[in-house]
Amino acid sequence: MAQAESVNSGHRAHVVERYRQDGYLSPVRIIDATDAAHHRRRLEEAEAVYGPLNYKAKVHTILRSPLELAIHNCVLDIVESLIGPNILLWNSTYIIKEPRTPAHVSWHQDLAYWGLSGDDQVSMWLALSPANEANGCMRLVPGSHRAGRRDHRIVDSKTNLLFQGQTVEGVDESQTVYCPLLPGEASFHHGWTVHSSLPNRSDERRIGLNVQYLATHICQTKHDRDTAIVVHGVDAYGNFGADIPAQGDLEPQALARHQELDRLYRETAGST
Ligand SMILES: O=C(O)CCC(=O)C(=O)O
Repeated sequence: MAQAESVNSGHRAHVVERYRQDGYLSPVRIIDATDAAHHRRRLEEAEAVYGPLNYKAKVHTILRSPLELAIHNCVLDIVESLIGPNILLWNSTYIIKEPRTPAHVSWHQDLAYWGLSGDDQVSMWLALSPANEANGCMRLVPGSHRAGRRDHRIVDSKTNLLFQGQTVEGVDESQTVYCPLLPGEASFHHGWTVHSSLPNRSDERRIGLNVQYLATHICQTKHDRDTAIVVHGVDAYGNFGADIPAQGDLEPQALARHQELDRLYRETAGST
């Protein structure tokens, strides 16, 4: 397994250049294993009260743990290196594959269905459990972001986690890499990087926190109701309404607002 790196100022330029070439960085150490176990426990306590949180949008508006991780200094430093200093936190989602379940993610590009006006965007996938080939860690096609948008076909599948089952066909599997992660490590990928993941064939849960960041000049082209939070720098554009960061866990007012946020995200990402 590749050694996780921490992105310090000494070799930041080198890391950024590698991201420009490959369309991803992995693995990057964000928090230690003890902190990752603590955040996993907080998620599982929330699940015990709320029910399944898998694939719920904007969980940082109802829970403190994903908010703390999404605005962690180490994360924002890396995001700043990749998309510049003025940063919006647009979405955060737990992507959880239960043991021995068929849930998978077909080959796709995130930017093909989010309706965003540009590609100054990056996603972080932070592991709260081990993520490996056996439990369906992410797979990527290095450098695929440089070719821009690929055609996607809507494929009907009950086990595909993607809302539309959108799929890039004809991916040469010999050109792909797995992104195994230990708890507390993350990968960062560009929105045009073609990626997917296979089912969890193990006896353990596979838990990731997936967070999307946008440069403030980006706007939503599908409608004018989208929302985000400025988490670094300044927003001179005001293209997004303001989400309210979670003040506590599962507070009634936050939960009431969240129903609409989750519905709107599904409408946005679930339509062409
Ligand atoms: O968590 C997974 O298995 C897939 C993740 C993914 O598609 C993404 O982070 O964009």
